Amino acid sequence: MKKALITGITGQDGAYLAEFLLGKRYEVHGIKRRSSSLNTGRVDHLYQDPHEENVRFFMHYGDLTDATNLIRIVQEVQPDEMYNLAAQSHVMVSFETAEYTANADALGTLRLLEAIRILGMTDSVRFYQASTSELFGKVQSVPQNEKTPFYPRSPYGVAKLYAYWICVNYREAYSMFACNGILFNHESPIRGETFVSRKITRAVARMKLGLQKKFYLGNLDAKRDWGHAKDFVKAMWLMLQQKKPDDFVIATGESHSVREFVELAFREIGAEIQWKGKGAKEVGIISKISGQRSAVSGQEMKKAIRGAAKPRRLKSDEFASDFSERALRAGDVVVEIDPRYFRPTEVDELLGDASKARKALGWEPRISFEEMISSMVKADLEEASRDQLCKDSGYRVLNYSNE
Ligand code: NDP
Ligand code: GDR
Repeated sequence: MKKALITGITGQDGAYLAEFLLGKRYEVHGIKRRSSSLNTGRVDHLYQDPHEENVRFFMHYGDLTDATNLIRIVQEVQPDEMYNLAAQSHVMVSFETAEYTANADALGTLRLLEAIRILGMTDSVRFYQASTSELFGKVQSVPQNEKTPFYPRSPYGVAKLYAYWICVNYREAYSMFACNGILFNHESPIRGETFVSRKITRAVARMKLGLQKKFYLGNLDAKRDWGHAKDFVKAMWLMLQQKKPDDFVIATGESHSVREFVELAFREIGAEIQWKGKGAKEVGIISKISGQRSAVSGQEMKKAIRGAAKPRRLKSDEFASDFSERALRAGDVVVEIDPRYFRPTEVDELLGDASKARKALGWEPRISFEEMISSMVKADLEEASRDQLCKDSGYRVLNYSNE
């Protein structure tokens, strides 16, 4: 049985990759950080009681800033494949925590490669490095492929540039099987809540249920090549199954603006958005909203919540848009600009060319941009409805804003 060690297993990609590798009959080991609140929500469904037989999923406490701990874990696990997904991965946050980002994202990668070398495992371990389209930053040509020069635009991008090159260097210097996956943006229902995609789908869902009235964004004109994380983790694995180590761009080949993302997310709940104004004064207004009546009326919902009728779990297409006085209406201002979200240096537009991966790995994305947004809004509607039900039943719900 092959053994994989995943850093960043509690993150979006780590969770999908762990699930994928367990499906391929791997023994999966993950490194998680000690935290004062629970941080394993994305992988709790994979947890196996260590007292059971045939356990194939294990977690180890660790941190990319702690070299001795990494050496010990690699020694204990003796993995065949290592996936370095751990990182301070938020571009905007990297401007605030530049030194920490460099420590975790750049030196963290070096520490892992050194652990492999110190333990004499250079011939036995295959190493995947989570590189990023942020390396292209201020793009030097369109679309971007493996030959496009890098020009990072944030402390995050610069840290990842070091990680990219140290991975190439260890491959050349020590003949290590080390690959860079230069992945363009990829999202999913378990995407972190402060990335723009999830911030939008979460806010749209909460507005649909009347839990929130509006939300604030930064640069609406930024364009990204957005794919689904489920498709992208497969590419990581494929890279480590090749005869020779190499670097690959993984992207969908389609670019969309943040503005388009917002429009499609609102369309999922039957609302059309119209933009008015310019720059920091621009706003998004509901121009049309459909489905004022739905399968579950506001009355019925209220009755259920009061306990007069047993509450039942609603299907996503049943959410009442006429949910009493909380309903969204045409003319409502639902998006505003907050210049705090503008970045000191922005990556304006990314578009990837993954033809090398298509040819060499046989990889291609399966989930479309529209399908991805739809699944994210649906999942966020479920989450919001659960919060709504608890709140209306008098229970305290954490993480509530805009009340
Ligand atoms: P997430 O932010 O969802 O997950 C990051 C993971 O890294 C979490 O498990 C986090 O732990 C962990 N982590 C952060 N700092 C440390 C540290 N010092 N030591 C150990 N673990 C740490 O990121 P994604 O899953 O979206 O991305 C995975 C990787 O791919 C990252 O390296 C990211 O930079 C890169 N990437 C992502 C892309 C995307 O669009 N998603 C595109 C290209 C590259 P905790 O849960 O405790 O916070
Ligand atoms: P990105 O993702 O920076 O591309 O990095 P993010 O979703 O944070 O931003 C995408 C674009 O949207 C614009 N934007 C906003 N962004 C956020 N977070 N919040 C806002 O309110 C907002 N308004 C507009 C941004 O300016 C940007 O242009 C992600 C991360 O997963 C990285 O780890 C990864 O390497 C890259 O994708 C590829």
